[in-house]
Amino acid sequence: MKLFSSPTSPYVRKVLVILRETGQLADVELAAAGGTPLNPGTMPRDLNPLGKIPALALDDGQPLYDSRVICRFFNERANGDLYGSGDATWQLQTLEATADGILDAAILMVYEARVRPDDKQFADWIEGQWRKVDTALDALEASWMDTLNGDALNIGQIAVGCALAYIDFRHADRNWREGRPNLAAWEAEFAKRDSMLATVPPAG
Ligand code: GSH
Repeated sequence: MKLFSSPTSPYVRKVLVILRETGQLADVELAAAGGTPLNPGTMPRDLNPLGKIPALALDDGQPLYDSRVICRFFNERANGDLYGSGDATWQLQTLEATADGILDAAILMVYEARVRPDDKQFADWIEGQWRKVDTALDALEASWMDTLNGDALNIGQIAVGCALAYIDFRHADRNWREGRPNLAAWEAEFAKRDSMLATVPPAG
């Protein structure tokens, strides 16, 4: 299997954390890919017509894409329990969707600043994206701490851990920890997992 990836992509990081946590890293060949909506660069568009990573080529060549699909695939492949069962599974997937939504907004802010020309920057739009991040972080602090503090590793924790780390990576100036002591304390512990330490993005 070949995973098209970049060490700075937080969606790829979700997959890498699961590969490490479930002992499957050696089963996957990593292939570097990069690009933006304006320049798809080396994105594997033959696998994922959306031109995004992570994208996985299975051994028979079949593509899987979107981190949510790939994460679930590797959990099942390892007979893992990252998604729980019964009612809990829907809660965990909603938590994952919340974390991925934080990432979607946080990445659009980066693209606005890096990809759009200086004379086309739209500050209100950037702030609109940050409001989504802000309200979602408030929801994590208010409603999701029990799930995050659960003993058994779950997909919600992995997605939130990767999303918070990405905010530190690209939007450190926003001080997301302010007013969110429980989320901040949880993140500090989660970031110490071997799988998180091994997937810290390189500077740049
Ligand atoms: N929903 C997708 C997932 O969860 O896999 C989002 C993936 C995504 O946006 N990846 C970024 C990308 O490929 C890299 S961090 N961007 C290129 C583009 O948007 O053209």
